[in-house]
Amino acid sequence: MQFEETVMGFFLNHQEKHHRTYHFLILMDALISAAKHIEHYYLTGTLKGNIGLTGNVNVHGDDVLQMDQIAQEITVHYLRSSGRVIHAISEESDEIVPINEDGRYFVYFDPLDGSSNVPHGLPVGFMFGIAKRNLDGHEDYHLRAGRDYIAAGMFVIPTGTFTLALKDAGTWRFHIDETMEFVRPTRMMLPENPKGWELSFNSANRPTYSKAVQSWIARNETKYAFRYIGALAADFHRTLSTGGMFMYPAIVNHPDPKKNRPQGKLRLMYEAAVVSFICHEAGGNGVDETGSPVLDVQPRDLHQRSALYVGSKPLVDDITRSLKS
Ligand code: FDP
Repeated sequence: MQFEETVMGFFLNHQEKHHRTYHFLILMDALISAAKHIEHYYLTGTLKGNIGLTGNVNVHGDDVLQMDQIAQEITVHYLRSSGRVIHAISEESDEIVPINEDGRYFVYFDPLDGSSNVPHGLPVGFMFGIAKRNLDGHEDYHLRAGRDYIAAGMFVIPTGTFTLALKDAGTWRFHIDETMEFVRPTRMMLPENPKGWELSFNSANRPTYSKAVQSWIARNETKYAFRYIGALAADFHRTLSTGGMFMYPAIVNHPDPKKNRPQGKLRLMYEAAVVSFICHEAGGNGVDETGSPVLDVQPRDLHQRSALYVGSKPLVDDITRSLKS
Protein backbone atom coordinates (compact mmCIF):
# COMPACT_ATOMS: atom_id res chain seq x y z
CA MET A 1 0.00 0.00 0.00
CA GLN A 2 1.10 3.54 -0.62
CA PHE A 3 0.57 6.24 2.03
CA GLU A 4 0.86 9.94 1.33
CA GLU A 5 1.86 12.82 3.59
CA THR A 6 -1.26 14.73 4.68
CA VAL A 7 -1.65 18.48 4.56
CA MET A 8 -1.69 18.59 8.39
CA GLY A 9 1.52 16.55 8.58
CA PHE A 10 3.03 19.01 6.12
CA PHE A 11 1.94 22.02 8.21
CA LEU A 12 3.15 20.51 11.49
CA ASN A 13 6.59 19.86 9.99
CA HIS A 14 6.69 23.31 8.45
CA GLN A 15 5.73 25.08 11.70
CA GLU A 16 8.22 23.04 13.69
CA LYS A 17 11.03 23.65 11.21
CA HIS A 18 10.43 27.42 11.24
CA HIS A 19 9.72 27.66 14.99
CA ARG A 20 6.23 29.00 14.34
CA THR A 21 3.15 28.96 16.54
CA TYR A 22 0.20 26.60 16.20
CA HIS A 23 -2.25 29.50 15.56
CA PHE A 24 -1.66 29.35 11.82
CA LEU A 25 -2.46 25.61 11.84
CA ILE A 26 -5.81 26.28 13.44
CA LEU A 27 -6.60 28.88 10.80
CA MET A 28 -5.55 26.56 7.98
CA ASP A 29 -7.67 23.77 9.44
CA ALA A 30 -10.65 26.16 9.39
CA LEU A 31 -10.05 27.12 5.74
CA ILE A 32 -9.66 23.50 4.66
CA SER A 33 -12.84 22.51 6.52
CA ALA A 34 -14.68 25.37 4.82
CA ALA A 35 -13.39 24.30 1.39
CA LYS A 36 -14.49 20.68 1.92
CA HIS A 37 -17.89 21.85 3.06
CA ILE A 38 -18.29 24.15 0.03
CA GLU A 39 -17.12 21.34 -2.25
CA HIS A 40 -19.81 19.06 -0.83
CA TYR A 41 -22.55 21.67 -1.40
CA TYR A 42 -21.27 22.36 -4.88
CA LEU A 43 -21.29 18.70 -5.86
CA THR A 44 -24.80 18.14 -4.57
CA GLY A 45 -26.03 21.62 -5.54
CA THR A 46 -27.72 20.67 -8.78
CA LEU A 47 -29.72 17.94 -7.08
CA LYS A 48 -30.74 20.19 -4.20
CA GLY A 49 -31.45 23.19 -6.43
CA ASN A 50 -28.82 25.33 -4.73
CA ILE A 51 -27.18 26.81 -7.77
CA GLY A 52 -29.80 29.31 -8.90
CA LEU A 53 -29.99 33.05 -8.30
CA THR A 54 -31.02 34.55 -4.94
CA GLY A 55 -32.51 37.63 -6.56
CA ASN A 56 -29.96 39.87 -4.78
CA VAL A 57 -27.14 41.91 -6.32
CA ASN A 58 -23.78 42.23 -4.51
CA VAL A 59 -21.51 45.27 -3.99
CA HIS A 60 -19.95 44.74 -7.45
CA GLY A 61 -23.33 44.69 -9.22
CA ASP A 62 -23.17 40.91 -9.80
CA ASP A 63 -26.24 38.71 -9.30
CA VAL A 64 -25.79 36.69 -6.13
CA LEU A 65 -26.17 32.95 -6.56
CA GLN A 66 -27.48 30.75 -3.78
CA MET A 67 -24.13 28.96 -3.87
CA ASP A 68 -22.31 32.30 -3.25
CA GLN A 69 -24.34 32.81 -0.10
CA ILE A 70 -23.89 29.24 1.08
CA ALA A 71 -20.11 29.46 0.54
CA GLN A 72 -19.93 32.79 2.38
CA GLU A 73 -21.90 31.45 5.35
CA ILE A 74 -19.75 28.32 5.57
CA THR A 75 -16.47 30.26 5.41
CA VAL A 76 -17.48 32.87 8.00
CA HIS A 77 -18.65 30.06 10.31
CA TYR A 78 -15.28 28.27 10.20
CA LEU A 79 -13.24 31.49 10.49
CA ARG A 80 -15.30 32.47 13.51
CA SER A 81 -14.96 29.10 15.20
CA SER A 82 -11.17 29.14 14.66
CA GLY A 83 -10.95 32.10 17.07
CA ARG A 84 -7.83 33.25 15.19
CA VAL A 85 -9.23 35.85 12.79
CA ILE A 86 -9.79 39.50 13.68
CA HIS A 87 -11.41 40.67 10.42
CA ALA A 88 -12.33 39.12 7.11
CA ILE A 89 -12.74 40.87 3.78
CA SER A 90 -14.97 38.93 1.44
CA GLU A 91 -16.20 39.42 -2.09
CA GLU A 92 -19.66 38.70 -0.76
CA SER A 93 -19.70 41.43 1.86
CA ASP A 94 -19.81 45.14 1.23
CA GLU A 95 -18.30 45.92 4.63
CA ILE A 96 -15.42 44.42 6.55
CA VAL A 97 -16.61 41.33 8.47
CA PRO A 98 -15.66 41.54 12.16
CA ILE A 99 -14.83 38.04 13.38
CA ASN A 100 -12.99 37.97 16.71
CA GLU A 101 -11.43 40.94 18.48
CA ASP A 102 -8.55 38.88 19.82
CA GLY A 103 -7.79 37.27 16.46
CA ARG A 104 -4.26 37.39 15.00
CA TYR A 105 -4.95 37.32 11.27
CA PHE A 106 -6.74 39.24 8.53
CA VAL A 107 -8.25 36.94 5.90
CA TYR A 108 -9.15 38.14 2.38
CA PHE A 109 -11.34 35.70 0.51
CA ASP A 110 -13.67 34.98 -2.34
CA PRO A 111 -15.61 31.85 -1.37
CA LEU A 112 -16.90 31.11 -4.87
CA ASP A 113 -14.99 32.79 -7.67
CA GLY A 114 -15.93 32.22 -11.31
CA SER A 115 -19.69 32.36 -10.96
CA SER A 116 -20.40 31.97 -14.68
CA ASN A 117 -19.29 28.33 -14.27
CA VAL A 118 -21.74 27.63 -11.43
CA PRO A 119 -24.91 26.91 -13.48
CA HIS A 120 -22.87 24.34 -15.42
CA GLY A 121 -21.34 22.67 -12.36
CA LEU A 122 -17.89 23.49 -13.82
CA PRO A 123 -14.82 24.51 -11.77
CA VAL A 124 -14.92 27.52 -9.49
CA GLY A 125 -12.38 28.79 -6.98
CA PHE A 126 -12.24 29.41 -3.24
CA MET A 127 -9.37 31.87 -2.96
CA PHE A 128 -7.78 33.41 0.11
CA GLY A 129 -4.89 35.56 1.32
CA ILE A 130 -3.74 35.90 4.93
CA ALA A 131 -1.94 38.82 6.61
CA LYS A 132 -0.86 38.91 10.22
CA ARG A 133 -2.09 41.46 12.69
CA ASN A 134 0.65 43.68 14.06
CA LEU A 135 0.66 42.38 17.61
CA ASP A 136 3.57 44.54 18.79
CA GLY A 137 2.63 47.97 17.46
CA HIS A 138 -0.40 50.21 17.49
CA GLU A 139 -1.19 49.87 13.81
CA ASP A 140 -3.75 47.22 12.93
CA TYR A 141 -4.66 48.00 9.42
CA HIS A 142 -6.53 45.55 7.20
CA LEU A 143 -5.71 47.22 3.86
CA ARG A 144 -2.51 45.29 3.23
CA ALA A 145 -0.50 44.92 0.04
CA GLY A 146 0.06 41.33 -1.18
CA ARG A 147 3.74 41.64 -0.21
CA ASP A 148 2.52 41.63 3.41
CA TYR A 149 0.62 38.34 3.12
CA ILE A 150 2.07 35.40 4.99
CA ALA A 151 0.19 32.86 2.87
CA ALA A 152 -2.26 32.65 -0.01
CA GLY A 153 -4.10 29.74 -1.53
CA MET A 154 -6.83 28.51 -3.81
CA PHE A 155 -9.04 25.45 -3.90
CA VAL A 156 -10.38 24.54 -7.32
CA ILE A 157 -13.88 23.27 -6.51
CA PRO A 158 -15.04 20.54 -7.07
CA THR A 159 -11.78 19.08 -8.44
CA GLY A 160 -10.22 18.31 -5.03
CA THR A 161 -7.06 20.33 -5.68
CA PHE A 162 -5.56 22.86 -3.31
CA THR A 163 -2.61 25.14 -4.11
CA LEU A 164 -0.96 26.99 -1.26
CA ALA A 165 1.94 29.43 -1.09
CA LEU A 166 3.78 30.14 2.15
CA LYS A 167 5.89 33.27 2.40
CA ASP A 168 9.50 32.54 1.44
CA ALA A 169 8.75 28.80 1.65
CA GLY A 170 7.37 28.01 -1.81
CA THR A 171 4.16 27.01 -3.54
CA TRP A 172 2.71 23.57 -2.93
CA ARG A 173 -0.12 21.61 -4.48
CA PHE A 174 -2.27 19.00 -2.71
CA HIS A 175 -4.86 16.53 -3.98
CA ILE A 176 -7.83 15.13 -2.10
CA ASP A 177 -7.75 11.37 -1.42
CA GLU A 178 -10.49 8.80 -0.90
CA THR A 179 -10.83 9.77 2.78
CA MET A 180 -11.30 13.46 1.81
CA GLU A 181 -7.84 14.41 3.13
CA PHE A 182 -5.64 16.76 1.14
CA VAL A 183 -2.40 14.84 0.64
CA ARG A 184 0.88 14.62 -1.28
CA PRO A 185 2.45 18.09 -1.05
CA THR A 186 4.12 18.74 -4.39
CA ARG A 187 6.40 21.72 -4.81
CA MET A 188 5.31 23.83 -7.77
CA MET A 189 7.77 25.79 -9.90
CA LEU A 190 6.74 27.32 -13.21
CA PRO A 191 8.31 25.25 -16.02
CA GLU A 192 11.21 27.11 -17.65
CA ASN A 193 10.92 25.45 -21.04
CA PRO A 194 8.54 27.61 -23.13
CA LYS A 195 7.51 24.62 -25.25
CA GLY A 196 4.33 23.86 -23.28
CA TRP A 197 3.49 27.41 -22.21
CA GLU A 198 -0.11 28.54 -22.58
CA LEU A 199 -1.84 31.91 -22.79
CA SER A 200 -5.13 32.48 -21.02
CA PHE A 201 -7.42 35.49 -21.43
CA ASN A 202 -10.96 36.28 -22.53
CA SER A 203 -10.37 36.56 -26.25
CA ALA A 204 -13.80 38.11 -26.85
CA ASN A 205 -12.55 41.21 -24.99
CA ARG A 206 -9.47 41.57 -27.17
CA PRO A 207 -10.61 44.63 -29.21
CA THR A 208 -11.30 46.43 -25.92
CA TYR A 209 -7.70 46.15 -24.64
CA SER A 210 -5.14 48.95 -25.02
CA LYS A 211 -3.30 49.14 -28.35
CA ALA A 212 -0.08 48.03 -26.59
CA VAL A 213 -1.73 44.86 -25.28
CA GLN A 214 -3.46 44.14 -28.59
CA SER A 215 -0.14 44.33 -30.46
CA TRP A 216 1.59 42.19 -27.84
CA ILE A 217 -1.07 39.52 -28.37
CA ALA A 218 -0.75 39.77 -32.17
CA ARG A 219 3.03 39.24 -31.87
CA ASN A 220 2.77 36.28 -29.50
CA GLU A 221 -0.50 34.41 -30.08
CA THR A 222 0.84 31.87 -32.58
CA LYS A 223 3.71 30.85 -30.28
CA TYR A 224 1.53 29.35 -27.52
CA ALA A 225 -1.60 27.28 -27.00
CA PHE A 226 -4.63 29.20 -25.80
CA ARG A 227 -6.85 28.06 -22.90
CA TYR A 228 -9.67 29.82 -21.05
CA ILE A 229 -12.05 28.25 -18.52
CA GLY A 230 -13.48 31.52 -17.19
CA ALA A 231 -12.71 31.02 -13.48
CA LEU A 232 -9.48 32.58 -12.27
CA ALA A 233 -8.47 29.74 -9.93
CA ALA A 234 -9.01 27.09 -12.61
CA ASP A 235 -7.26 29.09 -15.35
CA PHE A 236 -4.35 30.00 -13.10
CA HIS A 237 -4.11 26.37 -11.90
CA ARG A 238 -3.22 25.48 -15.50
CA THR A 239 -0.83 28.42 -15.92
CA LEU A 240 1.08 27.30 -12.84
CA SER A 241 1.38 23.72 -14.11
CA THR A 242 2.20 24.43 -17.75
CA GLY A 243 3.84 27.86 -17.60
CA GLY A 244 2.74 30.80 -19.73
CA MET A 245 0.56 33.71 -18.69
CA PHE A 246 -2.97 34.42 -17.50
CA MET A 247 -4.17 37.94 -18.14
CA TYR A 248 -7.20 40.05 -17.46
CA PRO A 249 -6.21 43.40 -19.01
CA ALA A 250 -7.91 46.73 -18.41
CA ILE A 251 -10.89 47.35 -20.71
CA VAL A 252 -10.21 50.75 -22.28
CA ASN A 253 -11.60 50.58 -25.83
CA HIS A 254 -15.11 49.25 -25.32
CA PRO A 255 -17.55 50.43 -28.04
CA ASP A 256 -19.81 51.50 -25.18
CA PRO A 257 -17.48 53.71 -23.09
CA LYS A 258 -19.68 53.12 -20.02
CA LYS A 259 -18.47 49.52 -20.11
CA ASN A 260 -14.77 50.41 -19.94
CA ARG A 261 -12.95 49.10 -16.86
CA PRO A 262 -9.67 51.07 -16.76
CA GLN A 263 -9.03 49.68 -13.26
CA GLY A 264 -9.43 46.10 -14.54
CA LYS A 265 -12.07 43.60 -13.46
CA LEU A 266 -10.47 41.32 -10.89
CA ARG A 267 -10.38 42.28 -7.23
CA LEU A 268 -6.99 43.15 -5.85
CA MET A 269 -6.97 41.69 -2.35
CA TYR A 270 -8.69 38.34 -2.84
CA GLU A 271 -8.00 37.59 -6.52
CA ALA A 272 -5.06 39.43 -8.18
CA ALA A 273 -2.80 39.55 -5.07
CA VAL A 274 -3.62 35.92 -4.19
CA VAL A 275 -2.53 34.48 -7.54
CA SER A 276 0.43 36.90 -7.77
CA PHE A 277 1.62 35.71 -4.34
CA ILE A 278 1.26 32.05 -5.36
CA CYS A 279 3.04 32.77 -8.65
CA HIS A 280 5.88 34.68 -6.99
CA GLU A 281 6.60 31.74 -4.66
CA ALA A 282 6.67 29.47 -7.74
CA GLY A 283 9.31 31.60 -9.50
CA GLY A 284 6.92 33.77 -11.53
CA ASN A 285 5.59 37.28 -11.43
CA GLY A 286 2.36 39.31 -11.57
CA VAL A 287 1.91 42.92 -12.73
CA ASP A 288 -0.97 45.36 -13.18
CA GLU A 289 -1.83 47.65 -16.13
CA THR A 290 1.04 50.03 -15.28
CA GLY A 291 3.50 47.10 -15.32
CA SER A 292 4.04 47.42 -11.55
CA PRO A 293 4.15 44.32 -9.34
CA VAL A 294 0.64 43.55 -8.08
CA LEU A 295 2.15 42.57 -4.73
CA ASP A 296 3.35 46.17 -4.21
CA VAL A 297 -0.02 47.81 -4.78
CA GLN A 298 -1.29 49.41 -1.59
CA PRO A 299 -5.09 48.93 -1.53
CA ARG A 300 -7.15 52.01 -0.79
CA ASP A 301 -10.49 50.25 -0.48
CA LEU A 302 -11.77 46.78 0.33
CA HIS A 303 -13.01 45.84 -3.11
CA GLN A 304 -10.42 47.63 -5.24
CA ARG A 305 -9.98 46.20 -8.73
CA SER A 306 -6.81 45.50 -10.67
CA ALA A 307 -5.76 44.46 -14.15
CA LEU A 308 -3.61 41.34 -14.04
CA TYR A 309 -0.79 39.74 -16.05
CA VAL A 310 0.53 36.75 -14.12
CA GLY A 311 2.72 33.75 -14.91
CA SER A 312 6.17 32.89 -16.27
CA LYS A 313 8.67 35.67 -15.70
CA PRO A 314 9.96 36.06 -19.28
CA LEU A 315 6.41 36.58 -20.59
CA VAL A 316 5.35 38.90 -17.78
CA ASP A 317 8.59 40.90 -18.19
CA ASP A 318 7.98 41.13 -21.92
CA ILE A 319 4.41 42.42 -21.60
CA THR A 320 5.59 44.79 -18.85
CA ARG A 321 7.90 46.45 -21.40
CA SER A 322 4.88 46.93 -23.71
CA LEU A 323 2.72 48.26 -20.87
CA LYS A 324 5.39 50.77 -19.87
CA SER A 325 6.23 51.91 -23.42
P1 FDP B 1 -16.78 35.64 -12.62
O1 FDP B 1 -17.00 37.02 -13.12
O2 FDP B 1 -17.46 34.59 -13.47
O3 FDP B 1 -17.09 35.49 -11.15
O4 FDP B 1 -13.57 38.01 -11.05
C1 FDP B 1 -14.38 36.99 -11.27
C2 FDP B 1 -14.13 36.17 -12.54
O5 FDP B 1 -15.19 35.29 -12.76
C3 FDP B 1 -12.81 35.35 -12.50
O6 FDP B 1 -12.87 34.19 -11.76
C4 FDP B 1 -12.58 35.06 -13.96
O7 FDP B 1 -11.22 34.88 -14.28
C5 FDP B 1 -13.13 36.29 -14.65
O8 FDP B 1 -13.96 36.96 -13.70
C6 FDP B 1 -13.96 35.91 -15.84
O9 FDP B 1 -14.43 37.06 -16.46
P2 FDP B 1 -15.02 37.04 -17.95
O10 FDP B 1 -16.33 36.31 -17.87
O11 FDP B 1 -15.17 38.48 -18.29
O12 FDP B 1 -14.04 36.34 -18.82
